[in-house]
Parts: sequence; C-alpha cells; structure tokens
Amino acid sequence: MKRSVRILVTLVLVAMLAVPASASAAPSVSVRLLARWRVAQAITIVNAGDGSGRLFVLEKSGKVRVIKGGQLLATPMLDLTAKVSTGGEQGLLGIAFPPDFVTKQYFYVNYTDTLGDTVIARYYMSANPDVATTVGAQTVLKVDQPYANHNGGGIVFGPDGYLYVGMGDGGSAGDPLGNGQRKNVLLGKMLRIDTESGSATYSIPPSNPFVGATGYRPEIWALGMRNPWRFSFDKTTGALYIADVGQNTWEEIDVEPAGFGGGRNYGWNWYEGNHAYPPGSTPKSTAGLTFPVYEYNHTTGGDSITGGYVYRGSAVPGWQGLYFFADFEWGKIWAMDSGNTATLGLDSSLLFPTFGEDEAGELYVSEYFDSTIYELRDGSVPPAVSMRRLQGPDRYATAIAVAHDVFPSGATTAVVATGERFPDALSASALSGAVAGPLLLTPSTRLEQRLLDSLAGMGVTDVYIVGGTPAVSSAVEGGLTTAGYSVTRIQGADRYATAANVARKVKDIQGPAFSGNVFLARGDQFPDALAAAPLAYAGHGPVLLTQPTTLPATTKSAAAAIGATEVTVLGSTTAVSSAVVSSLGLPSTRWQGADRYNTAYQIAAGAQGRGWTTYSHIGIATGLQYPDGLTGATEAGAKNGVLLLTRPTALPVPTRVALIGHQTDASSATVYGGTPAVSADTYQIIRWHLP
Ligand SMILES: [Ca+2]
Ligand SMILES: [Ca+2]
Repeated sequence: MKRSVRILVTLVLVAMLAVPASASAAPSVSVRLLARWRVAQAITIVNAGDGSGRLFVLEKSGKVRVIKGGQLLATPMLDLTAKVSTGGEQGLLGIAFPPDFVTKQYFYVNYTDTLGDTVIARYYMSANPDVATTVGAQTVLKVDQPYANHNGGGIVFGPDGYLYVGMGDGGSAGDPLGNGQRKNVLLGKMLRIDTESGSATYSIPPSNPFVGATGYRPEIWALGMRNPWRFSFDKTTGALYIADVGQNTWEEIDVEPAGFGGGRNYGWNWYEGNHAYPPGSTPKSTAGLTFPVYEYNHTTGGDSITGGYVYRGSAVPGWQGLYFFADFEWGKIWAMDSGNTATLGLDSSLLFPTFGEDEAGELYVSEYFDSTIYELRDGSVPPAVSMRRLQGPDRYATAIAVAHDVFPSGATTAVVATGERFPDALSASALSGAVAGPLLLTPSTRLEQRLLDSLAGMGVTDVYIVGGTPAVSSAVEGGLTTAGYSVTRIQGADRYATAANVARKVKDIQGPAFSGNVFLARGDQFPDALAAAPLAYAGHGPVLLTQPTTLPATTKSAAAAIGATEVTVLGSTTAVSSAVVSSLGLPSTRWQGADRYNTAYQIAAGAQGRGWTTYSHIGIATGLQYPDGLTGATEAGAKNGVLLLTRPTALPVPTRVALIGHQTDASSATVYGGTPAVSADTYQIIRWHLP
C-alpha cells in the first residue's frame, strides 16, 4: 500500500490499449467479487490454522476482529487502538498465529506504536476463545522507524516454524538512508526469527543465512527490500512469494523456492524491479543480486502492489496453484502461473490493501475505502442472482421500459403523471397497482408520441391522469382524449388533496380488499416515501402526504373516509412530526432511518416484518431524483420485492448493509434508470454485493 490516490479510469483504459498482447499462453482467469462483511479499513485477513474456521481481521486503527461461522463477532478479539499510530501507512499491520496455536493460545501482532516505531508483540488468549487479554503481553521485537511510511508490517510463520517479518526501508522516498543495502540494520529486509524457543523475545535460527557473517544482523533473511507489502507461503509447496512495492516506476514480485536457504539480495535501492535506480543512473553491478520473477510499471499496470496468496482452495479448480496479487491503487487483481505469466482477472475502481486466506484456501480481498471484505469468486461462472438495468435515454423512456417489462402482455388501464415533479406520481403507485396497469410519465405540457405509442402498444383503453393541470396540462389530457382514450383525471387543490383523492379512488377499486393501512409521508420532499412505493403498488396501502408539522385537513378526512385502521409513517419526526401522527388518530408504526438510504432499508425491514415483502427481488434506484424509482417501484411491487436507494456514484452504507444481510434471499435484482442515475461503477459494486 502506498497512498490513496485514485487514478482516472480513462487514463487506465488509454494506457492499457498500449500493452501488447502477451506472447506466452496466459491462464484464463476471471474474478468476480462477493461482499461478505463490513470491517473498518481491514488491512490484514488471516486464519489461525486451528481448525476453527475463523478469520481474523485487523482494523488498521488497532482492533482485531473475528469472523466465526461466517459472522463478524461484535466484540473485538483485541483492541490496541490506544497503542497504535494510524497515520498513512501506520497502524495495526500484521498478525500471526504460531504452529500449534490450539495448545499455545498466544499469537503475535505487528504495529506501529504511538511514536511510529515497529513493535512485534506476543499476546495471550483469555478464557474466552474469541477474546485475547492484554495481561502478560510481551514485546518481542522493536525497530525504530525513521519515517512514517514503509513500515512493512507482515508477519507470517513459515513451514519451518520460524516467524518471517517484512520490514520496509524505513520510509521517505528512494531510501535516503540506504537501509535496503545496509547489512547492520533490520530496515529494508526480510527477517527470520525464532519466537518459539522459550525466550520472551526471540532467538536466531542457527540456519539463518548470515549467522556469524561479519557486519550482518543475524535476523536478516533477505536484503534489498523497499516495502514488502504482503508476503505468503504457498501452503502446498512452501514457496515464498514477496510483493515489494516500488518507488515511482516498477512494482515487483520475488519468489523463493521451497526449502531455499535465504540470503538473497533483492536489489533495492540500487534497482527498482529490473531497472537501475535512480532512473538514468549508472547501473550498479548485478553480481549477487536477485531480480523479480515479475514486474509491472506505473504506466500500464498500477502504482502499488498488494501481495496475495497461491490459491489452494477447492471452489475454483482452475485457479489451483495460481498466485493472486493486486494493485492497491488501480483496483486490479491478477493471477500469476508457475511460469510467471500474469493474467488480469479483475479491473475495478476499488482499493485493495490486502488479501486474506481461510483454512480451506479460499481467498478474500479487503476494500479499503468502503471497508468491505469481498470473497473472490470465479467470474466465468454465471452469478446465482440475475441482475439487470431497466432504463431509457430519459425518465420518460425509463418509465416506458419498466411498463413494458412489468406488463409484457399489455394492460387495459394506465396511470399517467407528470415526470417533472413527483408528489403526484408518488401517490400514483398505489393506483397503478389497483388498476393493474403501468405508471407512465409525461412532460407537463407536451404529449409525446412515444407515450402514445407505448399506450397503443400495450392495448390500453383507459387512462388515469394524476394531478391538476399545472402537473399535466389540458393539452396533454385533450391529446389523449383525441387519440381515443377514456381519460379520468384525479386531482385536488394541492398535492395533499391529490394524494387524498387518489387514496379514495384506490379504496373504491379495492373495495373490501383494502388492507386498512395507509402510508403517511411528507409531501414537500419525497425520498422517504419512495421506498414504500412498491408496497403501495402491491396493495398494502395508499400513500397519503402531509406537511412535516401540520396534517392537511384533506389528508385527515381521506383517511377517515376510506376507513383506514392504521398508519405507517415513513421517515423521522423531522419529516412527519409526532403531532401530525397524533392528529391522524390512528394506531401508528414509524419506519425511519438516519437518512433516506437508511429509511429505505428500514422500510424494507419493516415490510418484511409485516410479511408484505421479501428480498427475493431487489430494486435499486437513485435517492437523489425520483422518477426512476417511482416507475421502478411498479416492478419491485409486482414482484413483492424491496426498493433500496443509492447515490448515483456511491453505494451508501445502509444499502450495502441491506444487500450483504439479505444477499442469500435474493434471486433477482433490477437497477432503475440510466448511468446518470446509477453509474456503471455503482452498478458493478451492487453486482458484487449479490451472489
Ligand atoms: Ca517507516
Ligand atoms: Ca527488487
């Protein structure tokens, strides 16, 4: 990991066009992701090899979290936040469980302390198998850090039972202190120490390559590292894979065969990858240096390598033996075969600071910015949940696309509302459901040919217009009449009265089937009510509107006239005050969240609790504009599904939580609207939240 700079995707694409096709036969690898857990800035994901099936996840800020039985435990195993510095590349960076952890009941962590220095410490488990204690903790190794960055941080037990430690060159840029090549310092090295010999700290394995060599620290396993950001051993062969982050030009992978005796010099800061450093300098002698098995540059590949694992799982047989690695800043994941040919398996906008491996050998990757842990899945296998986008070039075309999708064999009656303002269309969803007809949108003053074509194509004979003439002009109404449609306008003096009259009409149509419930939402803003539109469509109650602190008389009288027996209030007391609810005089339930996205999630949860809906279908629309969601709600409602909301270019946390929590319930999902409403990138991330 180097820095959180996002590279423009367009720049990446342009750069990739310049890459010549590889001459050798590359493995065919396609990776897709499945969001599994949310952990704040997960920086390390390991298993203990203890047969428990648990994953241990480090939050960069200092907590060890436990995933047990597929569930993230609420209580951290260890909280070192008070001991850890967290700027930039600092934090709780590594954790390792010794062989026979089951018996030993202690483990090791690597963190930068409050002074920024590297500390490797031994911590003991408590009587609770998922919780450690700070009692008796021992500092095993401490290394002064001259700069805040390049702290390495990985600690891994090798097949030999010794603890391998990845130490960065100490930091700054270009290794100004020359630590990579200094034999008497621990910075810029791979170390190997024996922590299991009974010493409170460690001892030197007698077979270490520089034991007894003049001028060398005996802990050194390999020299010439810049910042080994993740190394791992192939659990089948024992080979050691080290990803060393480059300076300004080259990222590299170094591989040591199983059983190798150590002592290599990987070249930094004389070489960056295979290239003399600094660029343009006279190359130093290559004698005694070992060069990477693979490198990529900052023009075509990425800016900061994140080492991963050799896949030894069983879920994807074709991945057997491939080494997975990523670029932190470019959102790429590659797989490298035994011939050191790497294939791009994923190209995304995500930030990947670390991989993880479970006891079964399946792989995970952490997304740093959005604090999500994803499982790697085979992208060549179709996902279980079918997902699509329903859209047109604009809101009117999107409404038409949804209408034809929901009513493939046509409909007798259609509901038409303005696409320019949304309170009328909001209440219209209940009417659309009641008449079993599509909800279409029109510009306020212009009857469009595509609307006429759509109505004709579906065989519609009757049209309800919702709203007064400011919303849908007389000209539009007249045009529909002239075209031969039987037109009925439902309107009131204002949006509240219009919604009230729509509710009366819905009750008229439903008769005894009326559920007795009415939804109540504020009428001056609409996101809260939006997510309830599928429920209104599905017949669980019309939507009445109110001012936040004053209940309009027309709303109250409509609730009484239709015989409402309960009210479901949408949004917080800021949206609909307690006084408004009281004055309606009905038993009430309030579904609310901290924002529109969370309110949508709570509406879905509440409706699920009532047995009104399931997550078998998940509709998703932008929460910033409403036409797509309103018309999309007819599809979600027709499928008894939920409607969740997103920002156009970012998937909000409550929506992520909803998707992860219900991903196994889903069989289909639809995003409503085009890329201005839900960007291609956001669509992809939603896709990765569904199996
Ligand atoms: Ca440092
Ligand atoms: Ca190197």
